[in-house]
Amino acid sequence: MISAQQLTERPRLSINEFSRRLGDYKRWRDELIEIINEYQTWVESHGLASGDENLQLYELIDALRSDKLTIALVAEFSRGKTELINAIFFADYRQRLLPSEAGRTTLCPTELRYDENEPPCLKLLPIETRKTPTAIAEYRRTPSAWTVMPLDLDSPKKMAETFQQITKSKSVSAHQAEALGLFHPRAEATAYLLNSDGTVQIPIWRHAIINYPHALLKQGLIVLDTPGLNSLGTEPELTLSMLPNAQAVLFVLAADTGVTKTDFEVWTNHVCPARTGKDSGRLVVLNKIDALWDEMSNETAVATAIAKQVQETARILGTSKNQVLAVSAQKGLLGKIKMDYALIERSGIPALESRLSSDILPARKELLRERMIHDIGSMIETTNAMIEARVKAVSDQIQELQALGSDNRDAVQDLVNRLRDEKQRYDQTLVSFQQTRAVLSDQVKILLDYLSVEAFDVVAGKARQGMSESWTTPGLRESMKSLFDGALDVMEKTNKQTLQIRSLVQSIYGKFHSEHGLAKIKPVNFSLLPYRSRLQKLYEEAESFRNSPMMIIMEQHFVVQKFFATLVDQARAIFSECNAAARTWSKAIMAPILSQVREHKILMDQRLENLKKVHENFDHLDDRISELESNRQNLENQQLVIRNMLRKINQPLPTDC
Ligand SMILES: Nc1nc2c(ncn2[C@@H]2O[C@H](COP(=O)(O)OP(=O)(O)OP(=O)(O)O)[C@@H](O)[C@H]2O)c(=O)[nH]1
Ligand SMILES: [Mg+2]
Repeated sequence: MISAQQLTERPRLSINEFSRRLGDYKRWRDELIEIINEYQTWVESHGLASGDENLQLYELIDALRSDKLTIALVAEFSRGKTELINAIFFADYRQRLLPSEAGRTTLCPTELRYDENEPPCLKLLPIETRKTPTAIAEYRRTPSAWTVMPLDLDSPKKMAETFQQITKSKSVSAHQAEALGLFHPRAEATAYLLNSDGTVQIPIWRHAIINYPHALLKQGLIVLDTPGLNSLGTEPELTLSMLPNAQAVLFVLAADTGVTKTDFEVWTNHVCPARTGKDSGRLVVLNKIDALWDEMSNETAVATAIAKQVQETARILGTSKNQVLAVSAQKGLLGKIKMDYALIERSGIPALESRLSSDILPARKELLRERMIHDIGSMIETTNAMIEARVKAVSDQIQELQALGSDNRDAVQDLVNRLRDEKQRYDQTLVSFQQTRAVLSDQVKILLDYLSVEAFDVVAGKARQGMSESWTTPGLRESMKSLFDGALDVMEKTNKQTLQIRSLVQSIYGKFHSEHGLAKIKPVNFSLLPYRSRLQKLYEEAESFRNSPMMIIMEQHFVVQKFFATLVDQARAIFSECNAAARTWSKAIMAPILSQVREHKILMDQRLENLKKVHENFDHLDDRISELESNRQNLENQQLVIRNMLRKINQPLPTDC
């Protein structure tokens, strides 16, 4: 039995659960930013900052600040994607905000997000822009290309009216529709667009962005609603970039239709973990289970029927039944509008919200945490090692001075001589270090040349030419293969090069450590794995497009050209990201040794200065020793601060978020 109190508490928690967890996630991210800021101020005030490290820290803070979490909804038309968005994200408006109707409703991909630098509005990109070679990503940077409609936040009714835009279509001649790549007389998948008078019904808009100050969107959530995917009208960017980059994809099915042939195709081509290589954050939502409630009056019979359909869905899709969640978006929305908690529970929406939080947020957090540990963990470790070296140097000096006893000028002179020798040897090492640095910078140049966008453009140019000369399936395959083989070959060479650089740096560190007692530091690693696997996935995506029936009909068409052009763009973007990461790495790998080398020289000069003073006047000895001791105390305090930061960064994530 559920008590009355539980009844009022549980649903309230469930309605806001995703929102609460997302809030926790944002707070956690803000704390990370604070730690980095604290570290940055700290290193600066202790004279330990270097320009390159500072830059890296700024980049990291920027990445954390602009971190977004995208949830995409993918399905055949009319499965209830938009209704699900209304039920999960917009129920507090107590009405259906986004248009959800029978038949094809959402006609263009619609992004819900919030950018505080812009007023609340609906931005629409006209369908005619498809004729241009410009990608949507580029249009995002061209405000004048969009039609902007303001949103009246005080009037949900007016907002809902404005949102009707994303359902708008118009009739054009078959010829015009074909020119936009939306219709093809021989393509079965586009036959439904044909009107009885021979005209073709096409969407007015190509892409929509809703800029809306909803609490979740303010916290960095982006919701991507998609129209049913048919491979002709679908933007290549959607399948090659937006969907693969979404942290979560909800694949929506309807209980009254089951898994149809087209549902299965959408699943296989765009969501299925085996194809996309992503299994975290891919959930199947079996919607409209209320259809089964109506059919059966007995609660147990309903539960059994739903469980059976969940099992059957999982079997057909080849996924586990845990990944399938049965819901009724419509009843969930209705329950929230009427505050009917029993209906909300029964709709299964709270269970879905809970899964969204428990599956996606921790995975995202772990990823960010790994990046943090990788990027600044090693920086802080190095700072720690440097302070340790300072403590050791000060302790050695104290011992040195304490061992002198009083008035032993010869011993002081001895020490001065020894130190001068040491300094001389160190200077010699520095000369050979400068030579090694020159070799190293040549090696880094080779590395960056391999990964340069210009070098990629040579490979891409050949492939593009090959593609445009032969728009036949085997010809395309050849060019595409040469592009990816070329790209993977570069990655292979790059990998070898990074290993070589790392071992060179390791030998430099080793030499300074063994010959001059500098702190032992492990040079940071550079992994090409993420870039390689993204390239590989892109290649597979292209292969599946090349093998699709649409491709055979559409040979020579600009839609095909556009797909492959987008493919090349994506590969180029991966290359340029990899290049930027390699550049940062090549600086980060040398930063610790450079600051240590500088530091060691200063320390030796200080020691020499100290000894000279004592040599001149033995009365200074005690003052020197107590000065050094307070120095050591200071350093030990610094060590505590830095170790504490290291602990904060490395601590495991709290289990509850
Ligand atoms: N019975 C029932 N109907 C639902 C449910 N969810 C959505 N519907 C109805 O199904 C129809 C399609 O819903 P939409 O939300 O427009 O579906 P969609 O997947 O966004 O469809 P497109 O925008 O065309 O791709 C609408 O009439 C909804 O009212 C549900 O849980 N139960
Ligand atoms: Mg829709």
